Amino acid sequence: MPNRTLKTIKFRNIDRAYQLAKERYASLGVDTEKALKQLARISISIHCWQGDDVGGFENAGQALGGGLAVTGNYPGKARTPYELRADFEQVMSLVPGRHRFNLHASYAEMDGKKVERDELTAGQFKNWIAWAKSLGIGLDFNQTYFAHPKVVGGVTLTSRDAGTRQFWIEHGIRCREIGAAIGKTLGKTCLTNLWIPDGTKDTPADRRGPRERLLESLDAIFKKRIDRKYNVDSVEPKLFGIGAESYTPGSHEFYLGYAVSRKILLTLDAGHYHPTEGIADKISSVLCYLPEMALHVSRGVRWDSDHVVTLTDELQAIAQEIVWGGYIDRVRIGLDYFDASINRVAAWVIGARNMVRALLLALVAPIEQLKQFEAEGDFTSRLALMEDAKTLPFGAVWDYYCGQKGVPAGETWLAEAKRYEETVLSWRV
Ligand code: RNT
Ligand code: ZN
Repeated sequence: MPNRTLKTIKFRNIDRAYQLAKERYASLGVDTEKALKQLARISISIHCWQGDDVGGFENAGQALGGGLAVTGNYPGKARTPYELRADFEQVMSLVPGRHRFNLHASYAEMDGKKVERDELTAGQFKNWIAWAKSLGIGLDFNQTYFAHPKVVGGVTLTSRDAGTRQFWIEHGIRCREIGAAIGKTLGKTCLTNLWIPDGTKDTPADRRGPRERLLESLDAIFKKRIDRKYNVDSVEPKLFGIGAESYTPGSHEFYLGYAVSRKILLTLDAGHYHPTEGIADKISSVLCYLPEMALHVSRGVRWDSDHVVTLTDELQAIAQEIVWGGYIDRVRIGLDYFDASINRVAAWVIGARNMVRALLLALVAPIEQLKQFEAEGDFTSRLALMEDAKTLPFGAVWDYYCGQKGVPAGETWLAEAKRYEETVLSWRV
């Protein structure tokens, strides 16, 4: 059968399955058309660093450090900004919706010159900005406090050495300015997210000193007023990392207090808490005090905080909190994972499609009905419907959405990713 006929049959089947699913959902008071429209408006910030193992382009040869570890050596990693951009364009063609791209300062393009991290300007990101503009997508940004010789003894903004602190403070300021330039040029507010690796392997004698130095350093970074139309700032807590198992100055309590008192955003990373502690339940608490927050959606597995995002209960709980809590416009959803043991483009796509899928699942849940049962004190019906909702014909709605957005439905995206691997990635040696 010619390929085109096969495709038409597939589309017809997707459409038929969707019409039946739509009726089934409608019987529970769910308007799938409305859900699809809401979903199309949600833009996820997809991280640049899945494409090249958090390598960046500014400092070839410098070990990653900072407690970050990328395992695997699957061939085809992006070696240049051009390759990374091409790879991401491939990702975009396989993920439904219009999304953002999240850059790290270490992805600066130096044009043959050496520009230190405390000297960076938007000039080193002009190709990224022009590229994003040409695609009509937004950019987000991150200070890079790792993979650098000035991360001495695993510390940056908490260093005892005033010169080291000053270097990293200046980096922090520069990045906020770059964020503002990005936001201004693209006409879409940039989120600049700050995470530092600082911490100690073993029990410290002084927990107070590093925290007070961090507070001072942060105040110096955020002192300069930047128009929130162009750039908003966020800070990202962490419980522990490799080599920083016993103490992390930038803990959850530290940054929650900081974000609330300084009126900036807080980034919750799903892999930054105790292994059994989720971030979903934290969202409605944080948003009692902050107008807006950010997420690094990730998947923790034992010691690692950055496995490819899969459709876990935790991911669904996060999406439910955002959607059911009415927080779609107050949560900046970002992704944060890196896997070098499988096709990197496919890894990118799997995680991103799962994020979108989880949001759609939450959007088509019979939440009004569930809330009504709860209000009436009928917890039996609430639990029963929550469980039955899990096997509603969701796949048909998802496939239809993919079709609507012109990306492959179901599992068919993988053939495209494989074709890209064969024609592009496998030639990189
Ligand atoms: C590290 C943090 C941080 C990084 C990226 C590369 O534990 O999650 O967000 O993963 O900045
Ligand atoms: Zn993170």
